[in-house]
Amino acid sequence: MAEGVKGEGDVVSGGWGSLSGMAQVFARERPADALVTLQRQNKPRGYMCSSCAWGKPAHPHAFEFCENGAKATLWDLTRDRCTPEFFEAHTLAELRTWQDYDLEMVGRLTEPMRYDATLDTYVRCSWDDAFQGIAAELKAMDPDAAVFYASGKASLEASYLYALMARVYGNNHLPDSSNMCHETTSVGLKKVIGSPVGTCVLEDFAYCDAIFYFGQNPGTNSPRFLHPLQDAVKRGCKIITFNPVREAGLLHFINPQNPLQMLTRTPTELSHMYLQVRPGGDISAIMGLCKHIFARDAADRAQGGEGVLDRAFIAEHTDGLDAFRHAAEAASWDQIEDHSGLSRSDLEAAADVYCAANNVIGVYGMGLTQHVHGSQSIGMLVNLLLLRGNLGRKGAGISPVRGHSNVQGQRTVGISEKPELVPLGRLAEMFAFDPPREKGRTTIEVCEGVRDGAVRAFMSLGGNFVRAIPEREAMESAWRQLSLTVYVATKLNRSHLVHGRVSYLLPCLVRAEADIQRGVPQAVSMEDSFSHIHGSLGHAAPASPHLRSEPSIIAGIADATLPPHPKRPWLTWGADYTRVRTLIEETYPDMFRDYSARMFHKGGFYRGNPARERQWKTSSGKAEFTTPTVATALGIGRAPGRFHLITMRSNDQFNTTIYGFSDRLRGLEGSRAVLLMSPGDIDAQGLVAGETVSVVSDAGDGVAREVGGLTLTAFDLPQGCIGGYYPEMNALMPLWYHDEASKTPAAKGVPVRVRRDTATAVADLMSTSIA
Ligand SMILES: Nc1nc2c(c(=O)[nH]1)N[C@H]1C(S)=C(S)[C@@H](COP(=O)(O)OP(=O)(O)OC[C@H]3O[C@@H](n4cnc5c(=O)[nH]c(N)nc54)[C@H](O)[C@@H]3O)O[C@H]1N2
Ligand SMILES: Nc1nc2c(c(=O)[nH]1)N[C@H]1C(S)=C(S)[C@@H](COP(=O)(O)OP(=O)(O)OC[C@H]3O[C@@H](n4cnc5c(=O)[nH]c(N)nc54)[C@H](O)[C@@H]3O)O[C@H]1N2
Ligand SMILES: [Mo]
Repeated sequence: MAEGVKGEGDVVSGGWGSLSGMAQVFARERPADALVTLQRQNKPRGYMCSSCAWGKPAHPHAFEFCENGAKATLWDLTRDRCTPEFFEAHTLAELRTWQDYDLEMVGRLTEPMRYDATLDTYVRCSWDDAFQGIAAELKAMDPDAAVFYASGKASLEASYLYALMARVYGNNHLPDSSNMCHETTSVGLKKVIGSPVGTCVLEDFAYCDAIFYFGQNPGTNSPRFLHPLQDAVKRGCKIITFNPVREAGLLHFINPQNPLQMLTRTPTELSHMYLQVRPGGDISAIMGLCKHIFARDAADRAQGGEGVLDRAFIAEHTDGLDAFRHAAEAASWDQIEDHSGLSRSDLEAAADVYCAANNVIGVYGMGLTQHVHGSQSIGMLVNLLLLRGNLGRKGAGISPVRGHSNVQGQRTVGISEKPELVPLGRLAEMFAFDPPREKGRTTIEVCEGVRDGAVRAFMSLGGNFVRAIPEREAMESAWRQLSLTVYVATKLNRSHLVHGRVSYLLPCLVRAEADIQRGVPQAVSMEDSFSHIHGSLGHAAPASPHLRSEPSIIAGIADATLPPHPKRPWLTWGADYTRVRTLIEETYPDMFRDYSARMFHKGGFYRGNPARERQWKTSSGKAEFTTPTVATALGIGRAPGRFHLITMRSNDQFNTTIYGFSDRLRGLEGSRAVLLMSPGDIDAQGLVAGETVSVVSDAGDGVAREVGGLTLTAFDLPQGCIGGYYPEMNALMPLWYHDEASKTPAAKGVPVRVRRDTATAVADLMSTSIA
């Protein structure tokens, strides 16, 4: 690779760099008692990290947290405060010109606030005024016009109450961040194996012989995963990675908990093969793997062998093999190589590793889910695993790596726009009401509803919705037409400034803070990526005496809004979470048996998964081979001059929260206003690395979308693929460009063109034109 080209994967994940990343946030936030707090992170009777959803082991390390988990905690526990006096000094029109980074840097929100139109800012109000004000608007509204979004962090207890509140109010409009994330999994995986979540548990990584690893970046997004990956490699397990970007976290790792490795600076090499697949090329790449496996099987049988497929498993447990085999045999290697960008010989070598392994795990993240045909990519990965019975046994299975720390759990306890996934009959009995049966709105449908005027009220339990969704410019203007916006939040963000006519900003406790209700400390719980439920107990002093917990805020709103009923004592629930857990257990008795007693068990308790037991809750009652209808997951294919943009997370952000401007693991420092392109493409476009470029939409719908002021940076990427940061690039994503089955926005294959920036001023990426 030529000199000056970034992304060649020469940076090491973990190691001293990760400690210095933590130290920088520590020095800036100066949190009190941070070390005492961090020692309790992810430990039994401590609090569960609020960053990612990676599993929590039964036998934790002395420090069971990673660089980014520590950053998340330090960010929460900052000494800086966003007070009513701050808002007195700034109108929202002014704050809308600030960068997102600067908004969150103001610090923790301290008091409940109400929007005042005459002053154009938030002003202090009492909790009771807030609850009554929200109730007045909601009661005056058609219940179908209100939406209840959740961002994936709130506990199981808060989430259960939130979903119940929406349903008693009268709708199933309960989208959550999962709709932009792993909804492709919830829909795609459910269809083929009958389970909407992964089948693996953490221990499986101690027994697998190969990991086929697609589109997930553990170095940044789930760093504690690097430990089991390192252990696996040391045992001889082979990791085969498919990713357009050579992510340092999948290449070399120095374990910060291993003094010898730290001192000698000798990394473990993680990936056995690193295949830089084109964006959306996974369908063809896996087709190539399967084609070779079928060919090997046929050759072996022709010579009197048993073949390489697990025939007994296929006969007993699956449906649809023949159609899929015909498709694989018919697929041409030329086409496979063209769509995947990978060579036949590499794919055959990878398939040989698959065949040699007794136990294989398929891991994936946003690189598969955020595509127009993302659900078909997931179907292909399942096909690969089914060929050799790699589902529903120890050391094997499918492992989607979930995002927010309780995003999977929120779905488990009823935050879902899909009423068929919720035991409505039981809720009706338990709470004496008639639950709404109509389908609720997904994230995309919420955006359409706000745009078209059907949605009038938007409530948000955490998150930064307008920054996370596609089509930013149009959406922000539409949001300003709403009657009511309610934001339950910890820190100020862009969404709070894009408010409705009536708006409330309600500050809540973070997970590491002590939650005391009527004198009694309260624990909460969450579900990790492996369907294990963990209790969490905060100890740190709250950022302000006026903060309330999420369950008590929800209870306050519900109590003020909904007709009183003896079976729905909201305020009692909001003050005693054990009672809420009893309700959850009653609603889901199979999964939550002895809930309160078991939630502090080491390693959490497993709520079970039929697919892990080889019970397939699909329409055929079997695990299903699916034949893809397309050769690439891209919704709009390649064409001369067109690039496919992958929107990326830096190592210094948590979603829309930007901790800083260092993407250490990719060797990119100091700015997020960059556009990454391969040296060959830079030449072919007649551009020069270092110059300023604009990216414009090439979605063919006539809508002008543009992000400018980007420094063109040479980066090791496949031809035709460019990279830019989420959320800065979201203005380029059409609302209609989403996974066909689940409506997850296709943030990893956005069709665009690149041109030299003619404007002399560098565009301010993070503020928009609306005033
Ligand atoms: N520190 C930190 N931790 C986080 C988050 C964070 O922002 N910061 N976010 C949390 C959330 S909500 C989520 S959902 C997860 C997200 O975690 P990930 O699933 O890792 O998501 P991304 O970083 O968006 O992208 C994943 C990878 O997909 C690759 N990729 C892009 N397109 C393709 C493709 O077509 N095929 C293949 N095979 N690969 C592709 C990218 O290069 C990237 O390495 O992390 C969670 N954890
Ligand atoms: N282009 C592009 N767009 C994407 C993605 C992508 O990869 N590319 N990824 C998508 C994905 S995977 C996701 S999950 C979404 C994320 O979308 P969201 O979940 O909506 O966004 P976050 O940035 O995680 O929300 C951050 C805000 O949450 C609030 N917050 C933090 N902690 C708490 C808490 O404990 N309680 C409460 N009430 N509030 C809290 C703070 O005010 C903070 O500003 O974005 C999606 N958008
Ligand atoms: Mo996510």
